[in-house]
Amino acid sequence: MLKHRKIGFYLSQILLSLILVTSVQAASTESPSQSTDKFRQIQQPIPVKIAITTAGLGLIGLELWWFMFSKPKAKQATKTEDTQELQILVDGGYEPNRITVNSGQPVRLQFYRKDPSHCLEKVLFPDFNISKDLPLDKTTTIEFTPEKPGEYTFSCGMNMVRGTLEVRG
Ligand SMILES: [Cu+2]
Repeated sequence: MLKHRKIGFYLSQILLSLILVTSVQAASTESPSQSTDKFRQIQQPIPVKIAITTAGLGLIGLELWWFMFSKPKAKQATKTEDTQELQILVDGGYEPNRITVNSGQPVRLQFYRKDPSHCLEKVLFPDFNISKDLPLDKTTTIEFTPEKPGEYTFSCGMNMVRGTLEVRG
C-alpha cells in the first residue's frame, strides 16, 4: 500500500507539471499572434482554465481509480489459503459421493447430516484412520492431508453407504 501511495503521488506530480507546462506553452504561443485582436485575447484564458480544470478533475479521478484498484490486489495476495474445503450432505447417502482433491494440500470436509437413520451416524475414512460421529442436523468437520494420489473409499460405520475420495497428484 505504501508503495502504491508513493507511486500515485509521483504520478500525480508528473502529470500536474506536464499540464502546467502545456497550458503555459499554449498561452504564450497563442498570445503574440492574437495580440491585435483584443476580443480574442480576453477570451483566451477561459479555455485554458477549462483545460486545466478538466485535467485536474481527470487527475483526481485517476488517483481515485489508482487507490481503488490497488487495494483489492493487495488483499488477494494475503488471502491465499491452500485448504480445500468441501461440503457433503448426508441424506440417504453422501452428496456428492465422489470428491476430488489435490495431494499434499490440506482437506477440510464439512459433513452435514440431515438423515436420522442410525446407519449414517458415523463416517469412516479407513485409509486415513478417521472415524467420526455425525450428530444429526449438524455440521461435522473432518480435516486431513492426503499425501498419496489414488482413490480412497469413505463409508458409514457398517460400510454400506459409500463415497469415493479421489486424490490427484
Ligand atoms: Cu450404514
